[in-house]
Formats: sequence, structure tokens, C-alpha cells
Amino acid sequence: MRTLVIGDIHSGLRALKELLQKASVSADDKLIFLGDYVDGWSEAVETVDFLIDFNKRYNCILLRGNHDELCYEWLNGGSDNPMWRQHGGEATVSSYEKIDIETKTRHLAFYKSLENYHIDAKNRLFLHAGFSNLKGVQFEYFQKTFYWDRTLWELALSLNPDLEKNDPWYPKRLTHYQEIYLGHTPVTRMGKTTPVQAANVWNIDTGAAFKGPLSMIDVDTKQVWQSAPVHTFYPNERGRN
Ligand SMILES: [Mn+2]
Repeated sequence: MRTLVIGDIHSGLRALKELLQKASVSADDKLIFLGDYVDGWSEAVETVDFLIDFNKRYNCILLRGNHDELCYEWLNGGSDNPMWRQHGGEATVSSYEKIDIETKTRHLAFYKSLENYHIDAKNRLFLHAGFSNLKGVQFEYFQKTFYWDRTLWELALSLNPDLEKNDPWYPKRLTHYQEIYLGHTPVTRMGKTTPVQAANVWNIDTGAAFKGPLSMIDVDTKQVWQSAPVHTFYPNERGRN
């Protein structure tokens, strides 16, 4: 059984379909989606419908991204959020314009069912963004940290490579899990278009909402699959650029 991790999709359903095909995904695989399913390209509703159906037929873990919660709050009748609309929410609002009440109910249940983190049998941690408690995820006080944090990734990037794991200066947060897989901060900001490893942290967000592709990694072999740059599937759209 392969364990495959998929980065931030941001409504790029066409890229997701290409990616699943490229990796010949089957019912024997375990698929872990890192969240941020919506906000970016025009297919928010279609992407969520696809994931709801896909989850019935495949072995999936669906994690919560900050954009998924923002969309949930809006869909659930929350007050208007101009900041969210600017950061991809506008495309999601347009996508949801034509839905019926049954779709709305189904989608609200989907967003609500998302998990904040997942730890597998090999003590590998999967989550959208990060955590801040030095003792690990089960001690986290502010749940939003799981899908908003950027400090864990920055910590991994800035780690002194000469530091030993048993050194008192070594960051505690990096010692609890074999590996940590996250998204949230596109590696395209660092000029990269493939998943980036720093210490034992792997960032799989390759900027699908911007000019990058959608990526998937096999956590055991580190084999990577990628779609074409997601914007090429939506040539008349601006995405989050
Ligand atoms: Mn995010």
C-alpha cells in the first residue's frame, strides 16, 4: 500500500484529475490531502463534489486548510470577509452562485468533517500548516494553528544543519515525529516548483493557486508526481495572481 500526499488544490480540479491519473492511483493506496481545496480557480464546487465522491471509493484522509474554514464560515452564513474574497474567495463565491440547498448541506458537512491533523503508524505527521506547542500536536491550545501557522516551516528552513538532535538548542517541535508533511506556504515563493524538504519537514504546496503545478509525493519512496502548471488548465482565469 502506497501512502500518497497531495498538496494544496485551490479549486484546480482538472490538475487533480491529471495527477491521480499520472500516479495510477488505485483503491490500494492511502491518499492524504493536505487541505485548501478551494479559493483560487473557478471549480470550487466541482472540486469539493469530486472529493466527496472520491472519498467514498478510495482510502482518504482529508485535512483542513485555512481556506476551507474560511469558505465554511461564509457558506454557513458568516459575515462578509473582504480579506478572504481578495485571497481567492471571490472565485469560490462565484462557483457557489448556482448551487441548490442540497449541495450546500452536503458541502457544509464536508468542510465540518475535515481533520486538523493525521499521524500514521510510522509516526509521520500530516497537517495543513503547522503547530506551536513544543510537546506536540495533542497539546496544541489554539486549533487554528494547525491550518494557519507558518513558523514550523520557517523553523525547519532556518535550522542550523550542524545541530545534533540531542543538543539542548535543537527545536523540540522537530523531535516528536519521524517526518512532517505540510502545505500552506507555496515553495514557489522560494523559486521552487517541486516539494521541498527542510530537516524532517516536507512542504508539498507547489503553488497550484499561482503559477505552479499540483504535486503528490509517495512518503516511503519520495517519488513525486506533478500536474502541468495549474493555470494552463484555466487559461482565461487569473487565479490568485
Ligand atoms: Mn493555506
